[in-house]
Amino acid sequence: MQERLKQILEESKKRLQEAASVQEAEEVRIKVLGKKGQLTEILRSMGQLDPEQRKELGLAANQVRADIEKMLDATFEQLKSKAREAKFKEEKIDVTEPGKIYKLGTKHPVTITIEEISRVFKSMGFTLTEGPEVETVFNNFDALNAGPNHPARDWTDTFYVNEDVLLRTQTSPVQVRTLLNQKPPIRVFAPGRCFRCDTPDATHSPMFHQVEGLVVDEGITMADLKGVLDSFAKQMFGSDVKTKFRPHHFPFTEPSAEMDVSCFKCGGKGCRVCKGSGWIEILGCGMVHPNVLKVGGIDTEKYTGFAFGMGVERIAMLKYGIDDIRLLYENDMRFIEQFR
Ligand code: 2NL
Repeated sequence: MQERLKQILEESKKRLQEAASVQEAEEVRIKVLGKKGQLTEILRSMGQLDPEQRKELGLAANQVRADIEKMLDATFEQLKSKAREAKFKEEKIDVTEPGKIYKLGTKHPVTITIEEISRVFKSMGFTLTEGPEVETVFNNFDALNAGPNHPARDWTDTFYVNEDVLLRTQTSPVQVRTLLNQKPPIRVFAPGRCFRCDTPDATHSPMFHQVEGLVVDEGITMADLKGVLDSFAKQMFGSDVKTKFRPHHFPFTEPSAEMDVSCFKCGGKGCRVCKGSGWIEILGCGMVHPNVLKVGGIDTEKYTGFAFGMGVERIAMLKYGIDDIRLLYENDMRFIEQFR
């Protein structure tokens, strides 16, 4: 038996030295230490021996097993590192090869403009509010003091879903929701998509964007309106622009006005952008009509407010010198990529 053990050890040593691959070394392991391996058989047959012999042979067999396991580990390690080396030699990376170019996306000019307007109003303490694009006729018209025969209600101007539901024609309904849900002081702005039954041309699109704002508090006057909107114009178009307010009419404000800024392209001398007038119309505004405040249950003896609304596409077109609104919706990459 001792002889046989020695033989197994020697034979394993020889075969492991000759092993050229991890696979071959593994075969040696199975043949010697596996379930039906040579050494396993010997250990199993020891049961028939008397205790003295069993102890002696057991010690020897375990020693052989330990030696072979050590050799196996070393051989595996060696073969693995050899295989790694061979792989490294074979694999080549050309570090001078040009990398893949991943094109970065760009923001849409309407998105950039909304973000810029939002930054200005946030800086003045306004809170961003949003609401659904599918609205009730009540929030879009009734609550905004648009009489039952107001022309904007006409089905040829508005996308109706049914008698009581429509696609909002402005973002004012978001602020109506604010009036219904919040108590003064209120200072919110609402950017978003709006819809009107317009045939597309250079300045019209049936889907467009607006930003509106609303302030309600004690002692709010036209002076607050002018101060906030003048500051907005200077932050948006340059600190040297002037503003002027022209009387206008909206059903939801009284008095109402439109605000012009001095042309930020020519400085007021007159050019193509301002069509020679030196002034550019930017937004509509006014003191919130008491009928609108009453919808929100606001005490009109105690509180007053102002509101304003502007078309985002119009501002984007003026800022970026875009002459046709349809360019904003065609998503021609050559156009879209120019705005960063
Ligand atoms: C424009 C004019 C305007 C408002 C929008 C408003 C909202 C409430 C109450 C009163 Cl909840 N007014 N919004 C006021 C004046 C003008 O928009 O030319 N937009 C493009």
